[in-house]
Amino acid sequence: MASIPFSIEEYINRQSRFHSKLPENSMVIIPTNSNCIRSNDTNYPFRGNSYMLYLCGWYDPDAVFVSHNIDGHWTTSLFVQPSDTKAEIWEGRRVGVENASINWPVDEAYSITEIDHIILKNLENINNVFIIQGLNKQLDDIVFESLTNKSRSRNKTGKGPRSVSDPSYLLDEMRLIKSKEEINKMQISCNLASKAHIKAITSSKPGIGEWEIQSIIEGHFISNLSEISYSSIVGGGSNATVLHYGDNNCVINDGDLVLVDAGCEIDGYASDITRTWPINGKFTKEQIEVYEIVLEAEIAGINACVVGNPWLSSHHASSKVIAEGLIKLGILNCSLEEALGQDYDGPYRNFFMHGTSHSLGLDVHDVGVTSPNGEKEGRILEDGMILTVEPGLYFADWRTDISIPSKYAGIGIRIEDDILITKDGPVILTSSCPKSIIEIESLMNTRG
Ligand SMILES: [Mn+2]
Repeated sequence: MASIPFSIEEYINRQSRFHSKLPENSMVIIPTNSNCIRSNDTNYPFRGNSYMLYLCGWYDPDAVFVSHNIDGHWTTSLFVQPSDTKAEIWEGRRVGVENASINWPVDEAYSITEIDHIILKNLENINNVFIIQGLNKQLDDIVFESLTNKSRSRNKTGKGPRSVSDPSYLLDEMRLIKSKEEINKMQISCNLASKAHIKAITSSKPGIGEWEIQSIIEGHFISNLSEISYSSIVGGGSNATVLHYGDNNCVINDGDLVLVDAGCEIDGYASDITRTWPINGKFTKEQIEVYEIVLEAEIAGINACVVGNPWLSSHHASSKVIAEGLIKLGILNCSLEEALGQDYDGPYRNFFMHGTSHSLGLDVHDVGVTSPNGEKEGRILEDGMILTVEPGLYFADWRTDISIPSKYAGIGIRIEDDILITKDGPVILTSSCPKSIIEIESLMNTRG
């Protein structure tokens, strides 16, 4: 049965900071997800909506967080699945209404079956509704219908909301900056993912299947009461040149690199690590040449993660090293300026085609607008933000639109760490996962 992952104070603090941004006489409606059918009568593993997790830590399906303000006073409630012996025999125990009201950070709890009635009643005294739409159609309909005159005459008061808005922007801004408790949680998530990668590195040997490496990593998550935060990518050889490769069904041959992009979730908080290593424990000369460029680019990107720098600083720093490297390898035959292009859109993008950083938190590609005011270089980095740095180089041997010296063809390398921005400089939350050539090779030398 679910239990609450943070202190009650942590949630109350989040709720009151959120509420302080809203006008008086408002109502907030945040539904979570319902179960999702996988096949016939079986479901996908359930995962709650991140806004619900953020505001009150409620983990189970078919619940709604509601808060409303009447003349300056906020009341919070949680609508949950009520106890139901018959359903619980099949689906598992429920927290239930009473337990929810005692142990979760809300003033009141109700059965989800009462929600229409209670919301309709309270809407009469509300001017503005803030609802996350698309999760609960019935509630969307109730709210939008309450805007119409027909509904107002039906409830005989003539009163009711004048506006319906999406509160996600306000919550996203809050979620961008992590609290102390959130940082601790994400450090645990990063430590666990680092360990899983180390386990995979030390279990590697020529002839191993991509799926076997996947199972070592995910098995480590499961054995630590965790789970994946996104589908694990395990690409041997040139499968590493497919950015979101997910088949994980090929054997990895002697002499090949393997790229593993995998992270876990702890109480909803994601880690996201990529490492690339030689399956036989020894980098070749050509692999070293490419690896050193990506590693230098990654370190340059991390060093740019400084309070006061714009969001794109890490991308620009990494891109510069990648472009220089491509010239050094003889793959690009032009000046650094030409390789980078005017808006970092030059020919280096043929080999490094994705972004360098994304925000990380309750979602692996976490919320938050990176240029809220249209800033060309993105918003300014602030203390408490957590983002990834993950440059790569991909020399796909199956592409016909580029030409690669044959000695590099089929090499794909990405290195990714999770970075906390602090006043004292970047903190690498995934620093326990080795990434230098010397560290990886000596770790692999310890294999039995
Ligand atoms: Mn990532």
